[in-house]
Amino acid sequence: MAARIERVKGRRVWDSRGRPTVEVEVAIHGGARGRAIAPAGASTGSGEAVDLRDGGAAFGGLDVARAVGGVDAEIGSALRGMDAADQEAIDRRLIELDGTPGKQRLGGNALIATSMAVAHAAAAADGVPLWKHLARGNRPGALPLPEIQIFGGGAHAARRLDVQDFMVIAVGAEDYGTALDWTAEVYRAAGKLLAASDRIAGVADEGGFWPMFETNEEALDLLVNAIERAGFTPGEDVAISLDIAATQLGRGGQYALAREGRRLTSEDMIAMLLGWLRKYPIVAIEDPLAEDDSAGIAAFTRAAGASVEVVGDDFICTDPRRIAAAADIGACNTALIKPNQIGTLTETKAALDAARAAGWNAIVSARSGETEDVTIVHLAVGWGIEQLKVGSFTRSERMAKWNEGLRLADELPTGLKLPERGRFRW
Ligand code: 2PG
Ligand code: MG
Repeated sequence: MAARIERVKGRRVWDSRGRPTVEVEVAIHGGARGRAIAPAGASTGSGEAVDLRDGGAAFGGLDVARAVGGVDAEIGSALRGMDAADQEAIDRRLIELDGTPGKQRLGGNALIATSMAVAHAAAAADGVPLWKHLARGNRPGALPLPEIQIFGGGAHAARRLDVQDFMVIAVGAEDYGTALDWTAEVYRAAGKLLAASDRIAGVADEGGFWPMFETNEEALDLLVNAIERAGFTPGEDVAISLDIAATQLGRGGQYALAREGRRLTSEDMIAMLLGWLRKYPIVAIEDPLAEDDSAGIAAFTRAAGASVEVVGDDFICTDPRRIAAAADIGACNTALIKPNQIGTLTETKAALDAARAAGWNAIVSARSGETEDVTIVHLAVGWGIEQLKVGSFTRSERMAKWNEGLRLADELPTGLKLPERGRFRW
């Protein structure tokens, strides 16, 4: 029986930075409901779907009245009567309706919240959890391996550190629950070490410590120390992963490390990162160079990609065409998958498929501006994405996602089991 859409309603709600964002609620004939909320980035790639904001004086120009209005009017009338279970037809309709390449007319935020809310509604109409609806009869994936932020920097902490995310991956943990337990211990140990040296300034946008370091290497040293203090072997039990978010550091092959007062070329950046790989137990590096430095990303991937994940975020923007083009030149070996970067679930799945076709790994990721929405955890399990990045191990918009994984374990035949490890050192 088709799940006919009866009504689509937009609503302005608030995100983890206290900024307005778009929630969409979809009602199906017969009573089923689905709801989803758009997240928002701070360090965004220029190729992302447009996050439609009103401008003007209210809330720093970030209000979403136009995006919400579009959901209530145009999107609502276009989707009414359609089958919520036919996600591809829904998303095609949304893309046609918007009619612009960057989804700037109706807004990528309005579109992704609608697309995800439709999926939730279809799952509810079918009486199954979202992950099962997304798996569509395929064997569900296991729970994803968590990648968890300990220190925040870059655009998420007023650039107190050049590197944006200092994260850990519990590579030695035998299951999802243990990976969380170990990370909780590392987070606590890092907090104690920072407090003891009077270097905590607060927490950054994604709940990681906002530390007062003078250099990026100081942060890496303390992180290794925290892993050891928590009783783990760095690299074997718990490894490090970094999001350099290098688009924020420069363009045109020129980079500035403001904290250290250094200007670097693309080659210098690569040499510095390779030096870190030799010195520290790092298993993944995201956006090592800026989005316009594809030659640099390819060179870095050639040098490091056999043993570490080279993750594309700003550089590929969850766009299947960008992923295929990156793969053609040997740039990156892992895709960061963020649904709101592309704007619909169908296109998000196409990006995942493009990554798989290239032989890449994949990491589903939240944004720095988040909410209680846990859709991405269901995507990870339903689509078999092997890693999950949602920021730190504090703050409810982050913990909602980690906790959802613990709940899903009770529904999965594989329980807390983690996926098969990829071909990288981790
Ligand atoms: C990133 C994300 C999450 P933002 O760069 O990977 O850390 O940040 O959502 O601000 O783009
Ligand atoms: Mg990133």
